[in-house]
Amino acid sequence: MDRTFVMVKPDGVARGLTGHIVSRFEEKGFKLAAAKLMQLDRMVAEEHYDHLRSKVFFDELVDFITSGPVFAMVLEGKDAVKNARSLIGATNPSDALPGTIRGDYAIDVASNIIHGSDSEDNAEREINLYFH
Ligand code: DAT
Ligand code: MG
Repeated sequence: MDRTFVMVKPDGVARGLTGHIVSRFEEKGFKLAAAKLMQLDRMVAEEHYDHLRSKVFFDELVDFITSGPVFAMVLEGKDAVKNARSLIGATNPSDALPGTIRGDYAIDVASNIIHGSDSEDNAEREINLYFH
């Protein structure tokens, strides 16, 4: 079965949206295969966002993602990476369509409430980073 890694970011957990977001994936047809509430340390956060190290917002991004608990998940389902990304919506909530998670619950790119792997290779890399 295809699988992907999805994480409710600190803003989504703090706003009490975790259960609601899990339900959105379950309603879509995903199976929750693993999940945990956890606090990221900077090492894991920097490894997760390694591809963005050169960006001006990198330090702000690491500060944000380590600012409080996150809810990490492994989701199973057909074309899991692609289906999860389409339910999550565009990176910038201003571009995310209503009906997507970011389109419905976020307004600012720096706090866009959820992460989802962008490729099958990254899904495996991220699952190994968070669930080992
Ligand atoms: P995505 O999370 O949709 O895969 P990404 O991997 O390009 O997007 O970026 C990771 C996160 O970095 C993104 O969810 C929010 C943050 N980010 C991206 N672009 C940003 C920007 N211009 N300013 C501030 N944060 C940004
Ligand atoms: Mg990404």
